[in-house]
Amino acid sequence: MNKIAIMGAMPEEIAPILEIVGEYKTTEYAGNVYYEANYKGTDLVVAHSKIGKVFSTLTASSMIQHFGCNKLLFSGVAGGINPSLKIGDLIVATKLSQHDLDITAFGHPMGFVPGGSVFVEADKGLIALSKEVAQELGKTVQEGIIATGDQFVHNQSIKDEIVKNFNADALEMEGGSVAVVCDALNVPFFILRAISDTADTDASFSFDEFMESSAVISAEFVMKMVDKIVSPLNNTK
Ligand code: 4EZ
Repeated sequence: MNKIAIMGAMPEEIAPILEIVGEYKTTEYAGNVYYEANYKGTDLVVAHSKIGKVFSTLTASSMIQHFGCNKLLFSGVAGGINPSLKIGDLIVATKLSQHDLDITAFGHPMGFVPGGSVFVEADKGLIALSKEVAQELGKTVQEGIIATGDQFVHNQSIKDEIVKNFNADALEMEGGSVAVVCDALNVPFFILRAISDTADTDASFSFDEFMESSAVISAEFVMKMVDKIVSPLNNTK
């Protein structure tokens, strides 16, 4: 039986999801609010973690280990790096890295620590499902690499560095840490982001203008995926 975690980082990233879900029970746990619902016969747990790798790690772990979720979908916004990604465009992470994890002083590549790996791959089944959904909606979703770090990037030289190290297409502040948690706990995960800015000098202005509309684009798409997962016709349970 599925129990699906749907998370975002900011309240704006999950508000459209809660609106679609409609009725839910609210539980406080470990400094966050968790919204539990039965949606079309399947249990969901929805939460926003707060921004950054540490808070998102706590929330992903809680959703899996405390609430018992066995699939995790992340919805939110990101800064675009690949010039083909425009404001409002959707990117599905194929793999994610932590762009600020740095023990290069010891000869290790950026994003690597012993026992870990530079990249963590997202679930191929959920990526395939997103392609089906995109096709049915007549929408385009681009697959790509997402780099995660504890900073809001608004600087071309940092972007260049992240491209050089990870060949990333977009960047944000939670996906890479959620990926590590899900991978370690063997929970299939999916990270979707809609572009809110292009992580350069005017990023904060662009973010303020577009984060809400882009968050809605991402959230509505994720809920279409949830519709497929909970559908009695779906056999990938
Ligand atoms: C983090 N999220 C931004 C949170 C910003 C301001 C109050 C996504 C994101 C992002 N992260 C959108 N654009 C970004 C950028 N340029 N750098 C990092 O996940 C909170």
